[in-house]
Amino acid sequence: MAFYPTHHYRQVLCLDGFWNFAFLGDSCDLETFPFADLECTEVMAVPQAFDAVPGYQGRRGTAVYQTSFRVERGREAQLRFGGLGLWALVFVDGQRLADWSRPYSPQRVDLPASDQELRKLTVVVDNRLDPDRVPLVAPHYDFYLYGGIWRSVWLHQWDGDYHLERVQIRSTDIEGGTAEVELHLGGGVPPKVDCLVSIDRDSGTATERAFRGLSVVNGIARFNVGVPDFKTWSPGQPALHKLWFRLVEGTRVIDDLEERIGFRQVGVAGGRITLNGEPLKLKGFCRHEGHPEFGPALPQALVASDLAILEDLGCNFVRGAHYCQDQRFLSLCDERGLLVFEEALGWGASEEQFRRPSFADQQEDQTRRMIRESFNHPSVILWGFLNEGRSGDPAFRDLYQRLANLVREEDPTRLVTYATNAPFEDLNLDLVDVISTNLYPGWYTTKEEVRPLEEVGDLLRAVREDLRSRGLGDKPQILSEIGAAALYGWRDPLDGPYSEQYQSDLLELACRCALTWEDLAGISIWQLYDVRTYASARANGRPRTFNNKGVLDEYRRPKQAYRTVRRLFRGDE
Ligand code: ADA
Repeated sequence: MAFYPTHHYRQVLCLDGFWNFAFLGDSCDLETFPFADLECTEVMAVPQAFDAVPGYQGRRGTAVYQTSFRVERGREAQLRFGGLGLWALVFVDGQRLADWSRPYSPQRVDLPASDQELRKLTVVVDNRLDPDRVPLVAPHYDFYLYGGIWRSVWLHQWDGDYHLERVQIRSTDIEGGTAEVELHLGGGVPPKVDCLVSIDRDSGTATERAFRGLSVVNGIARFNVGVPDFKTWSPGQPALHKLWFRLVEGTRVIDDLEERIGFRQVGVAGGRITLNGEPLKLKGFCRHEGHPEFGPALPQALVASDLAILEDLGCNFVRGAHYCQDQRFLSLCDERGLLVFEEALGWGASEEQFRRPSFADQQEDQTRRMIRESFNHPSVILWGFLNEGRSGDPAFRDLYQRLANLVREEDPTRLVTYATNAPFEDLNLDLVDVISTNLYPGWYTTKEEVRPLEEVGDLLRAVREDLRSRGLGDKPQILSEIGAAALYGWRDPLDGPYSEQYQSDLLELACRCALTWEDLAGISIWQLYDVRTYASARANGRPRTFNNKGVLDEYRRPKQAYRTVRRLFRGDE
């Protein structure tokens, strides 16, 4: 299986591999240093988090990556980065082409045509937590903020004067199977274009359609295409259809792109989230992209085995915490029928962060990028932002409003949410379609009991009552986080906090509430596996400097709670 979109004619080269590398420490002037002239003598894999590699672990500063590639003389091309962090500069043949500060967001750089065939690429990556350069992150975030080129790098080249930047397809017509297509064009776009579409070309129902003389308005050509013999998509039947688009001039193909879609409709009714009109009960986990040896740069094998773990657990849902997701993961979720909550980067952002105009601007920009990048994945049902932000402070309602509006403008077909950890004080829940609550009864507690498990039901009931009393009872509520830490292998006669037994007992209670209460729409347990977090004094509540609330440890070894949750999610009582 490929991940989507993919191309059959367009020349696409993956630049992953071993790049030349140098780590310059934390003292070089990012504006004036001659990065492109530097002789890098070390080697670093791409993708990889450089500070997950011995020699660079725990270091913060500036790293330089170099490689080269060929582009036909005189041809325009584009570099695409799946995600990197925390901050980057891109040079090609010594020319500075881009600087970025949106960790985890996909990025594109147009490459001007040149009469040179061999091009030299230099990428400067800085992993310092500098609020002026990278307002989206801060030292208090509870996951290790690695540096590096974390996801694949691709070179796209095209022959013609114009090309497909992306194709956005709305596939909510579950009655008729009509897909609403937008071709987003780049380059010197003519006023009209011709497009051929092959539908499910490898199947018995392969169909060809031609759309000629499509008007291009603001770089976009729109048309509808019916998918013959379509099936609807759902977790029980993740039926996908492939649409292969070719821009043509006469018989010449100018550019091509294949997307894969699923027809499904997401909604809310009677306090539940619905899929194709049927109420859903979401059963799943929050998942970081993390591994001690790779940071967020997960190899393909791990992405696939994480998905196999979610399936084994009996999940139908995953919350991609806390940033734009790897497209390979979303493609697998489409294929395997897992529903996804994707959210833009933000983690308990401070008042100081909220007050920075660049924070708000970048929140909007990254949220827009996330939606555009993931739009065609049927698995994504919820868009989120500002995890545990300052939603109880009236001063910041405006940003919540702006982000909710932006999401609805970009994509009115999915549901808007954000995860709140203070639902009683939250002032913005009227803005969302789904109320996502991060609650830690029995864990972050002030009660003196050794095993304050009874708090679980009490707190969940109190939140439900409060929402009802504020007229919010009809909005679906999910337990977007709930959990307890356990140290892998730790058994203890008191079965207290950090023991595998305590975690298992707490999650059993939480799952029973989520699965049996009619007025809870679902649960995403915090979290699938342990992940490295900050190594500062804040880690006092984080033994091993890991967030240990995984039901697997960081090497994906199951704790006791794994089997408990698996039994409950699968209904194997
Ligand atoms: C928060 C946060 C998570 C994690 C969790 C915890 O709710 O959203 O990223 O930090 O708390 O373990 O305390």
